[in-house]
Amino acid sequence: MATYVDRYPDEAGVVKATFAVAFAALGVGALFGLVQALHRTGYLRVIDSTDYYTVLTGHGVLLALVFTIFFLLGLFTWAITRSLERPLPNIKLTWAWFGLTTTGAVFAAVAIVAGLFPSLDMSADVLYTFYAPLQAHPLFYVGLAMFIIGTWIAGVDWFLAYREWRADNPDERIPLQAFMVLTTTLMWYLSTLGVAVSVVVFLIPWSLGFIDTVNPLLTRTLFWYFGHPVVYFWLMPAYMMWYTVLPKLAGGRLFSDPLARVVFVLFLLLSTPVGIHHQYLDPGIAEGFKFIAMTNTMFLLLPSLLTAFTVVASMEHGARQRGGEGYLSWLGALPWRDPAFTGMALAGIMFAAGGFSGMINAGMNINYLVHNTLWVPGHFHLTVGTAVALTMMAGSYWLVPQLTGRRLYSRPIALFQVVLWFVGMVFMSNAMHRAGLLGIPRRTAEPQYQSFDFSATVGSVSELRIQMAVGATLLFVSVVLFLFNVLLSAIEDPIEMPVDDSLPAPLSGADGSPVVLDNLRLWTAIAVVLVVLAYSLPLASIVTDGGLFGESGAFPVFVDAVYRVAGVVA
Ligand code: HEM
Ligand SMILES: [Cu+2]
Repeated sequence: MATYVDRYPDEAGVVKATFAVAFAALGVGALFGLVQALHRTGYLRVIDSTDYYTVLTGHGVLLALVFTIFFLLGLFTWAITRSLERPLPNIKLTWAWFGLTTTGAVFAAVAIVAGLFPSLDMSADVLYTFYAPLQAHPLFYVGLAMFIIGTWIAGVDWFLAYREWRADNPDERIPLQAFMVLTTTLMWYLSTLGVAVSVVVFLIPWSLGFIDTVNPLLTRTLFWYFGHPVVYFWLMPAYMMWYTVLPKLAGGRLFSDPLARVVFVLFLLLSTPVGIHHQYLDPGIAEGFKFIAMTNTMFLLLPSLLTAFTVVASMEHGARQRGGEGYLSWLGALPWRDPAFTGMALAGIMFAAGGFSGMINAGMNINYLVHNTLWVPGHFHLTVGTAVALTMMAGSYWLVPQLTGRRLYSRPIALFQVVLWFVGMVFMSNAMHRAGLLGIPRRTAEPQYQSFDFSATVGSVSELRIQMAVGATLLFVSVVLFLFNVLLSAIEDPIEMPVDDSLPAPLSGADGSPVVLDNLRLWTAIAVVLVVLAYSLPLASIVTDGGLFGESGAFPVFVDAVYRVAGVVA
């Protein structure tokens, strides 16, 4: 039995390269995270408060965009080749998108970090949301554009592999992992369109001085058009591992393949039309549009709840295969000494907590209470910062040996590392949520407001600060252990017994489910219609009110007409 690297040596090389970029971003991003957590709690101040935005931008961009998406690029490359059982059609194309995305990411990172060196006259402290009126050096936006185009080519690469496979297997169901890769890629094409237009049409010309103004609300709306679905681009790699790898690690099989397909289709349909729920407090968007976005958002709970059910059911099946019994005591029969399993399971538990704070964010009226407070980073350090990041780290403990043919350097350190992340995040995120409820703002180096008292109902503000600082330190140590373990694994001795990278068949396979689930054209068409319904009127009104290029370049006549017609029809 050969492992992945023996069967697909070229692809394994690309996957290793994408992981290397992802992990480098993780290391630098985590360092920035520690710096800012200690700075804003006042325990250790190594930067000037004026540099806080630079560090925060580096943290957000390197972790939320570079680490997660490079990991995804590698994971999906691995998944598509192993599930279609064929190499990618053209490895040069594969290296080309790797080169483009990496160069783009390096450009963006250079523009950000340059902000720490005043002599360089370059900065990009625009935060990972990068909408106007904050403006970055053109290199930042050009880097972003290259990065996005690179990911589009990666998608083409995966679809070409699928097309070849389809030609050889005209009547077969799409293998589950390939199905997940393809639906996620379609979602990415649909949603990155918004951010690509924002960057290429508005932000690049504006930062180069070709146009004087932009319409800030338009760039915000285009960002959030992408900014909500990108959440699923973080989450889908984690879901893929929870659905296809976790059941195997638990000693069992996936509970239901059709249910997994339904979940991915629901994400394709529902994730893009809801971005306005990040703009509940934006003036210039009518309440009615916000209300529609809220209702649509609530539907998105469905695929997440289905996932919770399927994943837990699969784990229970695994535990019972291993001799577990009782209503809850089967939990004890799970392989808790396996760092890959334990990390993913802990990540899933955190995700449940993040789901609850997410429901609170989604409600229009309660959102007003927590908007722009530390509650919000508290929420997404549970979701992307743990459900996703911890699953990626844990999954690496299983993936890296397949990609290198070498042993993992230390399983005990790996186990300790994933538990440490969990504990660190319990501290940091709990404190952030509670601080947010007191009204302590996010995105500020000086939240202490010297002559202002935050009164806590439970505990005290200094206790919250200690918790945040302690949590952040544990998280940083956890990242260091992870990087150290993975790096040393790369120089370990080759393993004699290759890693078993096969995945068991689901308990309920694809064959029993409707063929229409695999009709990617149909789902894409519906997704496009939903997006048009959700966004055409809000965008038309934003452009009518503020001008396509802001004040100076108003462009209302045509849009006004469309809007009137639409108004009459509706
Ligand atoms: C060592 C681990 C980490 C630490 C200590 C840390 C700490 C922090 C802190 C204190 C903030 C809030 C800063 C503020 O609003 O003033 C923050 C923001 C943020 N963090 Fe983390 N974090 C860590 C890991 C992660 C991970 C793994 C991700 C995502 C994969 C992530 C993504 C973000 C994002 C997107 C923001 C918001 C940036 C913005 O407001 O523009 N963090 N982090
Ligand atoms: Cu959202």
